[in-house]
Amino acid sequence: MDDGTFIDEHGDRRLRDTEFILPVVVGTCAWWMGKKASDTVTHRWTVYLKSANNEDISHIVQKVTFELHHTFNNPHRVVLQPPYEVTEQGWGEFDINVTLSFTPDSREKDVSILHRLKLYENESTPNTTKKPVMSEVYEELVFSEPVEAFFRRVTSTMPRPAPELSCQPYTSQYDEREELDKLKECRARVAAMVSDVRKDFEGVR
Ligand code: SLL
Repeated sequence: MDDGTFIDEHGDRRLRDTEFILPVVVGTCAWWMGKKASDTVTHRWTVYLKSANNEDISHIVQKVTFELHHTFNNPHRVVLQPPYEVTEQGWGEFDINVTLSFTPDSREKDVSILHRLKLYENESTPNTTKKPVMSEVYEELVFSEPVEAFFRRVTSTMPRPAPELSCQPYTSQYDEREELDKLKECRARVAAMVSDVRKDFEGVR
């Protein structure tokens, strides 16, 4: 009888036609030091990884590794517990490689997200010490046909709020409803574009 599962090449039982989606946000938050700024230290900044709905994801994520620019001491920073964040001081913007490793029972490979540290707003916005410069990206990590035992474990865990990030008040709240509405709007726009292109094409013929 087909119970919607299958055994993969490693002997793990997986759920057919099922996806497990982990919505996350990678961001940076940078404070300009104003009068205290020197040539080598102009900003204090934090890079972080959080669940998009601010839930504790430590039952899914085993560790988060932040790979900083080589000009920092020990650029390879491993964070085992939430909040998943690294705070540093510096003078320049650069790309940070953020790698998520999942709990071993997920059998999932590590996922890396490249995120640029942003210290400055656009040219017309002056520096201020009153609020930080934020840069956030929303990502959905998709585990397709997940391992059944892992899926059952994580979906039966009661959601708990994640420990606060140091720049929590400035991070945005990603509401799933809002994301879905945005997605719907984008799909409608693409459909309209396709239909326009088709009309143009038919006009040419
Ligand atoms: C740039 N390509 O030229 C970039 C590099 C590196 C920033 C930025 C180190 C601070 C420290 C630091 O801020 N590096 O040495 O403590 O803009």
